[in-house]
Amino acid sequence: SGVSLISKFRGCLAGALFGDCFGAPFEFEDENGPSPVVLNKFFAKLEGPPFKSKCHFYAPKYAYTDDTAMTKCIAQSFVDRASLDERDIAKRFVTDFYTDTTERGYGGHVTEVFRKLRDQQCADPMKPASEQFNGTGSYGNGGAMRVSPVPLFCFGDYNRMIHVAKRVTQITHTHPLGINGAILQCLAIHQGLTLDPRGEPLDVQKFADELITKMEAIEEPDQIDGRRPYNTQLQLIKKLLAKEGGASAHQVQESLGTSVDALFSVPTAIYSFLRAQKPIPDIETDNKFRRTIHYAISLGGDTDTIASMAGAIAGAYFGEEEINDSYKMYCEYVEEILELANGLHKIAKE
Ligand code: F2R
Ligand code: MG
Ligand code: MG
Ligand code: MG
Repeated sequence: SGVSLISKFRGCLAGALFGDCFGAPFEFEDENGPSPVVLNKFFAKLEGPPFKSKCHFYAPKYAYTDDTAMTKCIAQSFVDRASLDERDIAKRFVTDFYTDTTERGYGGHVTEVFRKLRDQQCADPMKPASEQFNGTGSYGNGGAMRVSPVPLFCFGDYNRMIHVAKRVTQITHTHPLGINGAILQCLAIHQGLTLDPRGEPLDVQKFADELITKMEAIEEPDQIDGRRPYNTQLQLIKKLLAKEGGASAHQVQESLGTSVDALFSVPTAIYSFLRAQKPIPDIETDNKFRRTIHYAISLGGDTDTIASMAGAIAGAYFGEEEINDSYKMYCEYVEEILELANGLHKIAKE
């Protein structure tokens, strides 16, 4: 009974990849997100056969972006070293950034971290990030968008998982909102991995409540107003989910957000996954993985990253079998990411 752990590991990393690749064409393209007609056609193509031209069949491959570029560095480091090695991860980030000939669309300021890391040969891998934004550190979602290997690598050791999520994030993001966003995304994937998608429908309020409880032990209250920013957003998720007929896109965009800030994108990804447990108007599918990333993209803004994070949670919960097999034809790096998931599963079993 239930979905196998290996299927959940593969679903998680494949989900992150597909969300990134399929969300990337729409990133900050339109303030309100792509229209329902455009998105339904887009997914119908991905779920159909390869296109037929005069002499051959072909499937255009969507390229991954920085989200996957950094995810693969972390996963590969864990698989090769079977331990947390921040310097090794930093080196892989830098090498990938400077040798990749494809434009991956990195964040506006994170490239400064790569330049400093290269110049000091990653001798002090946590230092450049701490100097970002006059020493406040980045609160972008660049830590959260690449955290998916951590809950797999640390499966079965909760406290170590939190520690590793934090360390891996701090190589580029040291602002508490950047770090806690990555931890929250890690916790959501972890919950997805441990729940059985077969049988009773997912209790979405309980899923959010468990995240609230866990984050209360992690997030410090603000020194001025005493509030915990992620707690506030998680409470909002519960309210939006409870709305009769479902919250409007506008309400979600205005309250949870769709920006590159971790605080205004990680909760949006979690909401997308939870909302997609039930049908959503204008989304023409019964498949809940598709519904998750389709909805995340429909909100607009940072579509690759929000869909990637939502896809990682959905893939961890449903497993690989809920993901349409034809997506593999339309996306680069699929075989490689699945091999990394296999490697992480092997470590988790030991
Ligand atoms: N870079 C992109 N997409 C293009 C962005 C489009 C642009 N925003 C637009 O409006 O058209 N995507 C990739 O970047 C995101 C991940 O970024 P990451 O790794 O967190 O980068 P960075 O540079 O650290 O932070 C991103 C921006 O956030 C603002 N910011 C962060 N911390 C700040 C602070 N302490 N003070 C002030 N501003 C801060 C800055 O504007 C940063 O440049 C993902 O979407 C990925 O797909
Ligand atoms: Mg829309
Ligand atoms: Mg990206
Ligand atoms: Mg993005």
